[in-house]
Order: sequence, then structure tokens, then C-alpha cells
Amino acid sequence: MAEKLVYGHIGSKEAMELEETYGAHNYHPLPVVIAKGKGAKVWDPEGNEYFDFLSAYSAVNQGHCHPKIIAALTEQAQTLTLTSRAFYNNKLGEYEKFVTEFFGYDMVLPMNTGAEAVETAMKLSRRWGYDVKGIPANKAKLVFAEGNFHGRTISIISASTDPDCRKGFGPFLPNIEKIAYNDPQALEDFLKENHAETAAFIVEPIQGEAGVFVPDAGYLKKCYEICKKYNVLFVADEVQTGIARTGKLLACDHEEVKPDIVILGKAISGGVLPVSAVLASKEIMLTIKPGEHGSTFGGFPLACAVAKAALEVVRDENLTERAQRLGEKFRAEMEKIDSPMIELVRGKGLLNAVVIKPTEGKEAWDVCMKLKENGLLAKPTHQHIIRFAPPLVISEEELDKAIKIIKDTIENMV
Ligand code: IF1
Repeated sequence: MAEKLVYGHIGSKEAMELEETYGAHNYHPLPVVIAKGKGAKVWDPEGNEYFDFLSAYSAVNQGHCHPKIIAALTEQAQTLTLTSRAFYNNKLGEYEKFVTEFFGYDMVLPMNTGAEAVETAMKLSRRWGYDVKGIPANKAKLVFAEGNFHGRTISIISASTDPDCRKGFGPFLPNIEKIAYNDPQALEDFLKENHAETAAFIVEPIQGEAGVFVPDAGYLKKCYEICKKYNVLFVADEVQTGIARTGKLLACDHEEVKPDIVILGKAISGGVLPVSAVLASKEIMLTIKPGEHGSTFGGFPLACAVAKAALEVVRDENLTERAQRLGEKFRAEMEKIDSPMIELVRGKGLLNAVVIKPTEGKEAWDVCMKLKENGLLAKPTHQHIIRFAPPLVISEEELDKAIKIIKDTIENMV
């Protein structure tokens, strides 16, 4: 491992100490410091090179510092960054037309973080429930899947079943219901009893944080049809699974399901700045009236320029097809790894995970530490699951090298 400083003016050791001293301890990062990123690779301050197999939790699908996106950022940043929505500007309408046509919806409500977009979808669903479906005032229910991850706000963790997301943050929002994931009958049973007051079912097409939990084929379609049967909105949280990550533009496309509301974030901006969006029909979107929702930076000119460029990269570089093809190759190669530590390989497109069986005192964290030494960055989720999600721009040659690193590392762990 190189020691001389190559990127920036702070070395790895000092960078970690500074975070430890001055930053909240709300994360437990792998002990590696990233100073530079380009495409599928990142480098630490000492110039050591790594394959990035987390992609900032699928926010950097287009690769680090994609030149087209950075060019759009720098040009707009020197022209106009923020106007607020008190006035019109010359970038928002053009972006709104582009993004609604890109995903096939009538309208978009632009926000910043994924959690804000989820909150927006929750408010929009309730408002539709009251104004269109006719649910009695303040009675609307929202139903979520157990094992979900939709963000960190109080409303959203009210829907969580993960103690680490909830403990010490109560009390929680009422009328937030939870049913088993990957079980259409659970949705049917809940709505049979509660449909009159239920506004929406909000679900991840694949549960990312839960360890890339891919539901059975047909699950989304069945749930969509059950929602239609009971006049309940089907809302897809595609913050992590969207933007070509799973081998389709949206993960719901695998089942030809068109959600009533789609929630996007992360890679909609290529990981350059926080951009999120809620897409819906006119009927749903226009239930929110002027002055009833928004945010200072939501849809600001800089975000519009960046997000439009980021989505053009997805289209022009065929990232959806790449994710599908390279993902199939990746899973096939993971299946060949000869090690008692490999319990299960699962995923779709380039959103994959390997479930690690602790062996001879070694577990997923130890595998990730060894992968780091061997030039590849990944991090465990829920202790025994390693998520592997490289930028979709990774070349086939780079993928082959990365697969070899993973294979050699795991086969030599025990
Ligand atoms: C953390 C997890 C991933 C998301 C889905 C909404 C959001 C997220 C499906 C909120 C955000 C991030 C948050 C980040 C780590 C990461 C994560 F491990 F937390 F669960 F990706 F799986 N819907 N996921 O995955 O978007 O407000 O963050 O922009 O909080 O640790 P955000």
C-alpha cells in the first residue's frame, strides 16, 4: 500500500481522525478514505486504487465524475444556481418536460433527498385519498412492507421494522401499517379489511437495505392488481432500484407494472448533488395546490441541469442494457466461487448481494476488509450480507478484474 500523499493535502490517517473527532458517529465506515473518483474507480489520498462496488448505495450509476454531468454542473453553476420557486426560471420547465417524458408520467414534483421524495409521496397519497377517494379527514392509512428502508425521517421510520432505525426516536406516526414483504396475500388480507381508509401501498421493488431481497416473480404485478381492486395507490420507491440499476430503467419494468406514483433519487443526478423526484398522473399530482408543499432547493436550476445530463448519460450509454448483461455475468461468476462462506447469491442487474456464512470466526466484515486490501470496496449490510453494486459504466474488462479479486479473496479467507 502506497503511503506518500498523492491526492489532496490530508492523508488517510488524519482524515479518519478528523471525522472521528469532529463528526457525529452516525456511521461506522470501512477504514478507507476516498480522495478521488473516476468511472468505476476511486483512489485514497495515498493514490491506492480501488473498484467502487457500492456506488454510494447506487447513486453513482453513471460512474464517478462523469464528464458530461460535470460539464453540465460547471456551466450552470457559473450561470444561475438557485432562484427559489417564488419565481419561474428557464431550467425547471424544460427539465420537468424531459423527466416526465423520460419515465412516461404526466407530472413531476422535484425535491432533493430520497427521504423528502418519500415524504412527498406519503403526503400526495394521503391528499389523493381525501380529495379523490373520499377517505374521511385524518383517517388515511398508508401500508408498507416489513423489512423496508425508505429513509431516516420520523414519518418514514414510523414505517420501519428495523430496531436500529427506530429505537429511541419515538413516538411514531399513526395510521402507518406494515405487512409481510413478498406476500401478495398479506396485502389482500389487509386491504379486504382496511381498503376504505387506505390511500396507498408504498414498496421497494427490491429491498436494498434488507440485503437485496428480490421478491418472487409476479409479486409486484399481483400487488398492483390488488391495489387497483381496492382503489389504493401503488407507490414504488425506486430511489435505489431505479435509473437502470436492475437492468431496466425502473425495477417495476421487469413486471411491466406502471406504479401510480414513482419515487426517484440517488442516481437521477449521477451522485453529483442531491436530486429526487416524485412522478404521477395529473389527477394525483394536482391534488396538491400552490403553497401546500415544496422546499427551498427542490428543482433548482443547478439540479435541473445536472439531472437532465445524468439521465441523458443513462440513455446514450445504454446503461440499462449494460446492467442487465453485466449483472447476469457477475451473478454467474459469484455462483462459481468455491468457498463454504458463500451461502447465497441474489440480485437483479448490477444490484447484487452475497450472503456470507460466518466460517472459522471470519464474517462479512472480514471479507470486506480483505477486499479493500485487494483493491475493491464493498460494505456489509445486516452483518452477513455484502452488497455488490458497481457503477453501471464499469467496463467488461474492469468487471472481470473485480470478479477475480472477489473470487480470490473469498476463496482464500478460510
Ligand atoms: C443511510 C440504506 C441503502 C433508499 C430507498 C429512500 C432512501 C434510501 C430505497 C432515502 C436511502 C441510503 C441511505 C443511507 C444508506 C443508503 C441505504 F442502507 F440506508 F438502506 F441504499 F440501502 N428509499 N438509502 O435506499 O434516500 O434520503 O438517503 O437520499 O441513511 O444510511 P436519502
